Amino acid sequence: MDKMATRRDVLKQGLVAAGLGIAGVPAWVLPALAQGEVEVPFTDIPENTRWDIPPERRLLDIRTIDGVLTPSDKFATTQHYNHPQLDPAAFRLEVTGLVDRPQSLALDDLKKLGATDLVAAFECSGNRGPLHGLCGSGRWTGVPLARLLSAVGLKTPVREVVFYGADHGEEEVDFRTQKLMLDVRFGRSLPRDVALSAEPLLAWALNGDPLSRHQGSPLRLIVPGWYGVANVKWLTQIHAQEEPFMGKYQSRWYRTIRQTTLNGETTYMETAVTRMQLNSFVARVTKLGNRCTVRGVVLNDGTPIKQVEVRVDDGPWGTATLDSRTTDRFGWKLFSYVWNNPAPGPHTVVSRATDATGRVQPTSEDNAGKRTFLEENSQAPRKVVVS
Ligand SMILES: Nc1nc2c(c(=O)[nH]1)N[C@H]1C(S)=C(S)[C@@H](COP(=O)(O)O)O[C@H]1N2
Ligand SMILES: [Mo]
Repeated sequence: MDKMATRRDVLKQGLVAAGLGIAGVPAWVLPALAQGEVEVPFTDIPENTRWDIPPERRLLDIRTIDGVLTPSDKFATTQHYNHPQLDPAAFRLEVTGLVDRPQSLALDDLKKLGATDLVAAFECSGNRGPLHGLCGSGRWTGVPLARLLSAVGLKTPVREVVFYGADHGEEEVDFRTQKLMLDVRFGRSLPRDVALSAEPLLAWALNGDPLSRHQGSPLRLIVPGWYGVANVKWLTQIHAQEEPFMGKYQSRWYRTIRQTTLNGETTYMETAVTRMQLNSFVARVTKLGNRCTVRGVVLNDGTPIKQVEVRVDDGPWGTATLDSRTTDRFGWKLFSYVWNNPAPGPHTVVSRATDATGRVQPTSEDNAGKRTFLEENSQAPRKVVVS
């Protein structure tokens, strides 16, 4: 058992949770409390958490989540290389490879193809508890990728469409006994059918504002329902090809190794990180009188959610209510659960989501065969202290 936090710690964390601007904590305003309502502090979020590590990284404080859209300046951000600063006026998107009409497009050329709005949430495949901060949900504006691809004409043999960012870095690339030092770009591919499906968007705006430099200005790919890595930022080239794309961030860094048994033998399955696994987590707990409200988030691949349940300590699972404001297929879903008569002291609160196909969010025991840390969607017990 974890040592119970001291009363003073708890009090301090309560203040932190209330956004009262203790050093090291961003003065992000938490959603308003009803009169007499108080934060129930999380004791598993360290007080010295660095939410903002400029310029590379920003985590979302999940306790601030209260709607469909994450404000653009709170949206989590991360990437592997530098942050190119591209001049939108000089920007070009090159469309190359096995296409009937190769193109070099200015941003305005893309905008002339028409603009669509789409709400999509994503998490980085490395997102994990207890912070769960590498995620966000936004309204993206852009042109459907399928519209551009039909305008350029994918040739029949094309099986993959590769997306390259302008960011790059020196990499040691292994080939058998050779080690090559190469300056390579960030690249990811989609299978032909996914690239031609209705949802992927070439986006230039988030929540109505042009993308910020960190968000991939001026243009990024958004693949609704996929983990964050698919959403190539600073997109400058789209290349259609027959061969599988083998870049580092496709075939080496973004994969999951699961241990299984086949005819009594231990064996491993190695798969690429693609669509988001069914995930949910508790994001905030408040108390009013003798009842607590547990709120949280569901992220998945866009399959309808059948139910979310919440459990306190070793009690029974109870059904949570899905927020009627968060119904966009690819946006995150928020839920709430009323926990009556909480006893003062430490508790754990956990959620589990079930989708319409009957998939249930796994426990960490169910996920024990997963030998690598990406795609961590295990039910995540949250530690709280009720005062
Ligand atoms: N060009 C480029 N695009 C990228 C990356 C990158 O390193 N370079 N990182 C990916 C990863 S791993 C994630 S989780 C998301 C993060 O997007 P965000 O910064 O808007 O949250 O961008 C993706 N797109
Ligand atoms: Mo990521």
